[in-house]
Amino acid sequence: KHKFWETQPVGQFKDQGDTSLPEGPIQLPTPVSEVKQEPYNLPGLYEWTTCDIDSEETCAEVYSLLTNNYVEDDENMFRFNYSKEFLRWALRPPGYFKSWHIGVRVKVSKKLVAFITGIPARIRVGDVVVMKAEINFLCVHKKLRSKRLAPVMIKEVTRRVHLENIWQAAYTAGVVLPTPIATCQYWHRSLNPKKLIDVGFSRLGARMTMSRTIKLYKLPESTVTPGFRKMELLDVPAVTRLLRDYLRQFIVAPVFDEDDVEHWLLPTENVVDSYLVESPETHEITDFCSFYTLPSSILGNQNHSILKAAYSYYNVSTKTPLLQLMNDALIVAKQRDFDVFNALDVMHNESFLKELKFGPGDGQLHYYLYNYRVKHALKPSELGLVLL
Ligand code: MYA
Ligand code: JJ1
Repeated sequence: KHKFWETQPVGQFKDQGDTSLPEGPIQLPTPVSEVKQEPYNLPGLYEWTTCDIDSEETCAEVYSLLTNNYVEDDENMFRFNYSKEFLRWALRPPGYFKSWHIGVRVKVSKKLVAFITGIPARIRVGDVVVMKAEINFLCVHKKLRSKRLAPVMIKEVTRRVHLENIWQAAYTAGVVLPTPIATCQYWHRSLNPKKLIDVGFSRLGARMTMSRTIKLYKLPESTVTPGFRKMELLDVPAVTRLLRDYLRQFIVAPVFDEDDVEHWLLPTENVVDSYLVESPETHEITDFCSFYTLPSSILGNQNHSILKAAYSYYNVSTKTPLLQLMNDALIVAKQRDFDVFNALDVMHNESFLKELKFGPGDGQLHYYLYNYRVKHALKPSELGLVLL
């Protein structure tokens, strides 16, 4: 059934429920000197390329490959449209390896036709912290699908990760593969219901009119929490402490240091937004919320071509109720003209989704670990990790 995945060190469907298998690495590391030194073979018409995402030209090629060929919803109405600034941010975190930004070109024309990336990350699973790779942006041009290119790309990124003496990875996908560590649900909060309905992202509810729907999703003009403001560079140490303490409670979570927080959470225009609550009395940083910008192309609509979506990222509440904090996040997202605010049911998100009028989407997101077995699948609320 899964000719490729059956050969890989991942939890296999047949082993589900076998509690005699130990939690932890499936294959032991080998000396880096024993890792295959040459790239895997591609079909003859194609060649490997390392994509220099700093180069405007290469970044534009990657952007256009993904814009035209990356992830769509199940009815092919929307396609993720990651911006170039976003791709640069996502692919150049502290300690990143250029060699993990892998492309495939047609030998003759040099056209970029496939892509896969890794970035390094410290991730804790239970009590064990390991350096892992996070794998993302696997994409094969629509015209080259089902030719078994993806397994070669996955093997090649694995080889290049091994060359850095890293032996585990985390990734997410909308499809079921052997074997998810957790399956999460997407939820959506309409900010611009008229447009969402016009483009087929959502539907008018039963016994609802457009004007009642607009009223239902109306939000205050400005945020309500005293001391709610944008995060700044000076806040990095306080936000790092807040986030590290908070993420300890989840079974799977990243381990962030100040450099990671500066990279992943300091606001970057049109990429990531972060807000915090500074106590007006003590000037303590007590709460934090963030979201990233990921528009989707609207396929085949006369009136609209882009859906502006915000995705919930890391949120921490110690004093302001999470419900109120996230309501303020919705208010700023609306001020910034987002059409929809999306969230997964990870961390404590369940506690605000229904009350803040999020509705379940038709998409799921499965989380995976490579070369690391977990005994039982996790509940979404046990996950403290958000991949882009
Ligand atoms: S998830 C986003 C994936 N991208 C898209 O969905 C974009 C649109 N689709 C495409 O571009 C293609 O359909 C892709 C497959 C490229 C997805 N993850 O070449 P094929 C298996 C893993 O003939 P194509 C993301 O980026 C499939 O089960 N495997 O198929 C995270 C089959 O294997 P098997 C997948 O459709 C990626 C084989 O590929 C996925 O032309 C994490 C068929 O290959 C998928 N999303 O191309 C990658 N989809 O026969 C794993 C299909 O066994 C990283 N397949 O069922 C693993 C860790 C590596 C590092 C380890 C370090 C230690
Ligand atoms: O966005 C998604 N679904 C939308 C659009 C559905 C269009 C028809 N298929 C959706 N809309 C309903 C919203 C409604 C608003 C009012 C309240 C009730 C709900 O459900 C889905 C997620 O739900 N997105 C996708 O399917 C995109 C792919 C998801 C997998 C991503 C894998 C990425 C891996 C990268 O590492």
